[in-house]
Amino acid sequence: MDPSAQSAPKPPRLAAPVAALIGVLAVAIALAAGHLVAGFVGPSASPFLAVGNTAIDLTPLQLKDFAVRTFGTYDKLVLLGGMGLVLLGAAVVAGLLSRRSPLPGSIMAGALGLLGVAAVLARPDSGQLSVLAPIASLVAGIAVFRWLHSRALVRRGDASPEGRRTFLVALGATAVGAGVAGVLGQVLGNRIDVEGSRSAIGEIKPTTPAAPIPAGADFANQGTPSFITPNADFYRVDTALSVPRLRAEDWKLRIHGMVDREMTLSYDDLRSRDLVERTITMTCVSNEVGGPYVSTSNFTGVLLRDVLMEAGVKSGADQLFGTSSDGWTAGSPVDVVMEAERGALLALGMNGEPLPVEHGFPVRMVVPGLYGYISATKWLVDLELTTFDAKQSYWIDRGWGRLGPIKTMSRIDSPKGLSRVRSSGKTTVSGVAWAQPTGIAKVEVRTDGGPWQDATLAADVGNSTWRMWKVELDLAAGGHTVECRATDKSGFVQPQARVAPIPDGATGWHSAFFTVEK
Ligand SMILES: Nc1nc2c(c(=O)[nH]1)N[C@H]1C(S)=C(S)[C@@H](COP(=O)(O)O)O[C@H]1N2
Ligand SMILES: [Mo]
Repeated sequence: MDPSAQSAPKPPRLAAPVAALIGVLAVAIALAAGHLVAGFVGPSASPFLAVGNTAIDLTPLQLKDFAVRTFGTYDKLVLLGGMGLVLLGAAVVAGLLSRRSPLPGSIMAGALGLLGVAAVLARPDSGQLSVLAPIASLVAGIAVFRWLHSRALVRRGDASPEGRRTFLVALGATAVGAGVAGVLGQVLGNRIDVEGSRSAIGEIKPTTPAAPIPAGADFANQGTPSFITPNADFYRVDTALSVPRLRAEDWKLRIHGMVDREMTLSYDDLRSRDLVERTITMTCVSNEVGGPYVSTSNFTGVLLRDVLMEAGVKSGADQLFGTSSDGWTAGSPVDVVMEAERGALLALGMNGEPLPVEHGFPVRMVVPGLYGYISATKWLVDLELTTFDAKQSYWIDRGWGRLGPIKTMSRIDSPKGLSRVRSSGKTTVSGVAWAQPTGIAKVEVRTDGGPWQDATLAADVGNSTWRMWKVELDLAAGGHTVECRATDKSGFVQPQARVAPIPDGATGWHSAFFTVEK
């Protein structure tokens, strides 16, 4: 018999699965406690979301670009899922390191808690009480971890059915507690009734409607998008993990900085002014050649120029700096926003409805001809007249260009690349082109590197909108590459050179390779 076994009994040790489970439950309770407190002090205080938002803000450009390219609009889900997996792994490790003493797990819980505190403090939109949420996570995580750990040790020394039952009840209570707290936090966070506020507004009727879209403005039957993008299909690009929830009745816009008269406008102030409707095609600077981040809507709102004239822009102010309720910022050139023909808007409506929540409810900016990242602030709450030297907006800080005029571009929508098309006679190729605010004069197409031929343009709706095109090609059976290029109304021809979206928008000709079957 081993004598040492008699003299020094080993301290009790938890079974590995039990230790891991305790780690996971402690993390679950920590997240849920933070989410619950965030329900009271503001959704952006939820530690999990705050860490995610901070990760988005800190992510290097290339990685973000990769994420958007690879996962598209699912990039946020992928981020949250990835964070969840990392946390799960950390919880298991913390549990396994704590099979004898709860100390290593407690230290890890503390470290994760402090990460949450730091992330919440770093959020630009967190209020003074926000830090309570990650502190609740930290305290609950450590406390529950130590409690479950001591229960588990007791249970190890008490093999009776009674001891087993007591321990299972503790585990179950923790799991149920986490679920209830998490759901309650979500419900409390959603108590700001944005949908109610939005539906109470009803239809947004313009004083000056846009001209009706003429028949034949698109070739939707032949593969182009519809001219007006339904709100539900309008592309969405933003950095917000949880969509800001602002009620129109609480909303205020402050206009200040280099102005003669500071102004504060309410939603009713804006709504009771003259509302103009404009058909505008919006485009994202991160759109790749052939990419989907371009959509068209009838936006209704107040002319930004008129509001700024009332405030009185001081000479020298060259940047209009917009801030969203979640702290995101965009700075537009003042001279562009003040152009009378430009028609920059403080938009309230999209296709007759109040702005959808994910498109900036209650009020956003829209400037025809500028990429969204320097002009189209959603959930707009603050407009400051300043200079480009004094302040840098969100994406400029991250290496994108200061001025963001939209580049002349065209895209093939049909046939899709790598598809097979059956056609006994001619093959229809169709797509869209845009060059806001100059307008599209011509689109040309060539097959297999041959001569360029003019495409048929759809009705011209306006210079700040896209324009659809199509062409009937006589193609033999087999594989073909079709390319397109647009010419805008200034005579500028879309260049062939491929340039990446960073820093000021992609260039290059879009091409599609497809196979014709006769
Ligand atoms: N608050 C806020 N506004 C924002 C952004 C954002 O991340 N946050 N993204 C901008 C970018 S890059 C674009 S292209 C447009 C997209 O508007 P949409 O999502 O309504 O299509 O919104 C702009 N406004
Ligand atoms: Mo964008």
